[in-house]
Amino acid sequence: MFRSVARASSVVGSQQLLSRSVLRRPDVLGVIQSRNVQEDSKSFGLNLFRGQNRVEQVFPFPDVMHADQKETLQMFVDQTAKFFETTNNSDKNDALETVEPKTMEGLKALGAFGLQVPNEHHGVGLTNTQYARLVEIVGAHDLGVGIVLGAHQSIGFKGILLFGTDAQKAKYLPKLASGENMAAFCLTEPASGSDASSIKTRAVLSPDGKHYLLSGGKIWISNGGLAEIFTVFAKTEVKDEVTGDTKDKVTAFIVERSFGGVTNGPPEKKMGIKCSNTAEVYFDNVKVPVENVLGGVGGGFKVAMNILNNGRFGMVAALAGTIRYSIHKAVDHAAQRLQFGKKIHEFGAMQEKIAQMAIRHYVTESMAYMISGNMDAGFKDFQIEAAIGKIYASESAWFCADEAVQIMGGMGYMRASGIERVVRDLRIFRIFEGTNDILRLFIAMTGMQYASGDLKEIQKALKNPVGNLGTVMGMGTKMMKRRMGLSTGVSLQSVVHPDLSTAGNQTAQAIEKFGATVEQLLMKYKKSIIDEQMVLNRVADAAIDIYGMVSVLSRASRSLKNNSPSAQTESHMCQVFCEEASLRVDNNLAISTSGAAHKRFEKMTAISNHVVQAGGIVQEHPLGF
Ligand code: MYA
Repeated sequence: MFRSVARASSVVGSQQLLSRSVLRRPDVLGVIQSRNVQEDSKSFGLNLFRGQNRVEQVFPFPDVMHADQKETLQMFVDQTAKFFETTNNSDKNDALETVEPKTMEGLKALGAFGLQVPNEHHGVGLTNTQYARLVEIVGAHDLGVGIVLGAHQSIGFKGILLFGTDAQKAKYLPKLASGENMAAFCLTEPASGSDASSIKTRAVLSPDGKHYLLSGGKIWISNGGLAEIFTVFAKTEVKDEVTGDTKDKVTAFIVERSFGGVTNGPPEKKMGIKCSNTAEVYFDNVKVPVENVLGGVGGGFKVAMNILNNGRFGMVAALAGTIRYSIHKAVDHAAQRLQFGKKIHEFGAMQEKIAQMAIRHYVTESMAYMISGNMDAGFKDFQIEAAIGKIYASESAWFCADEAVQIMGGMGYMRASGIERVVRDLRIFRIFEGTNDILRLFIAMTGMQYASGDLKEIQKALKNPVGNLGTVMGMGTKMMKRRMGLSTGVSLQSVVHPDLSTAGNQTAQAIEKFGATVEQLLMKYKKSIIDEQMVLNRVADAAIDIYGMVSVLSRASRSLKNNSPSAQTESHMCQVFCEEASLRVDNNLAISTSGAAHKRFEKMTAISNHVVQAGGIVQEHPLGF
């Protein structure tokens, strides 16, 4: 249905392959190796690590849709909401542990399996922003159905959209868009979870060079038992053209179940998102034609990373929808429930909870549309922002659903409350599509590597200070100022609404302090920063807060400027968030450089080692037995 009326052109931008080393490869030059990192990225997140407020991605708040695209989207929004309210039954899907056939058929008729597939390949051709808006509705109603749809198009066949040849697109996209064929993304293996490049699945080129024989086993594959088309990552032998040496590298393949040799295990029994199918998938000498290599032989790791980078905004949007639902449930209860002679929302303890939930939602929603808007505007570097969004959204959705249960009390714990399933469904979102733990390290290390480019430039310039006087003076002065705790001139006053000038100043100060701290850490630890994960976590948390601050400052400024009916509430939410976030940023940055904190970290390492050695608790029971 969507397909027939879609007018918008598909804007799944081709992704720049940002090259950096996250967890393994420190540089011997003294800072961190910077291979292929765009030296002058427009990403706010990356430039934050240099203490710079590069604002073109974040101010003004993205407005990337034409009037006709908005009109089309409004229609899709109404249809999707109506479908989920009238046809889909989330409790029944949960109880049956499968999506009801009438829902699957209805979704196919809506075009929901090919939302971002270009019209020429029979998809709806939505932009990222339009997709985000629809996914938000799915997230508000049924996260399990969201995963069936998301595992199919956010990651399952996203590789074909991003890296596919014309022939691959023409062959596979139409049936994927219609839902006739389901897709799955096959990366994870029993011994390869977060360490994605350690996969063992192997593909060997046939002597005539016409096909690969692919063998291996993948686990926890969403849609694994339903899919006909798989994006599979396997190790292949690749010859180095320069040295002639051969090396194992990851290659991505499009694999059809019909090739033969593809089987799957039974559906996994899970805590939540039960209606989505999760299964092991086995490949036994599957004959894959060479034409089905995706993104070049040996280029598979980057294909995988870019699919994941590109899909994460969908999760942020879906979870904005889930938070909206949780708040609705909580508020509905708080506005009715009488205790101690008052409606419970009249008590300060409840008001604080509701306000914090609303703020979390405001930040999550702002991040979702900031990222999708940047992607639609053609910005190529958004991987830090997408990782930040995924972490913030999944932790906020967990917080808000949990607080909704708390506000609803005993009622919230009951299945009939409609929130119990949401809590179960939500738990996985902090784990899959990159655990929040690994993504925190990814954010910190990617940013540090970018910042180290600045330091290298000054190191280089210092070798010929006379010839590079301008660079040395400019950068040297900045560094000196930062060290002395003086401003380097970062300001947001020209872009934020005057009502938000205090919040703007707090954010500008946070950006400067962040840059100074990163510089200090790089100087202190050099390549060994890679081993300081407790420090890196604090840096990532500060980056997440600062990105949240600019996202809401930008959005609330727009609302104030436009005199939007909700401008005052938005302004309040922005101010509260920025004030609290700036305190957290100060704290996290102070901890990351503090000697006392470092000693604490060492003690934590010792505690953990002892607990692990003991196989659990170390100390004697207080009763002595
Ligand atoms: S799917 C499984 C998810 N799995 C993961 O996310 C794996 C997590 N691991 C990693 O991301 C990587 O292994 C890490 C890299 C980050 C740890 N962008 O030496 P390296 C390049 C671009 O640093 P490692 C699931 O959960 C890098 O530049 N490039 O790598 C289903 C370098 O290139 P070069 C990147 O130390 C969920 C090379 O790679 C990136 O091994 C279902 C090697 O780098 C990057 N990010 O660690 C969800 N990273 O050599 C359904 C690395 O040239 C969707 N590189 O310098 C639901 C949607 C919502 C609902 C929708 C409803 C419709």
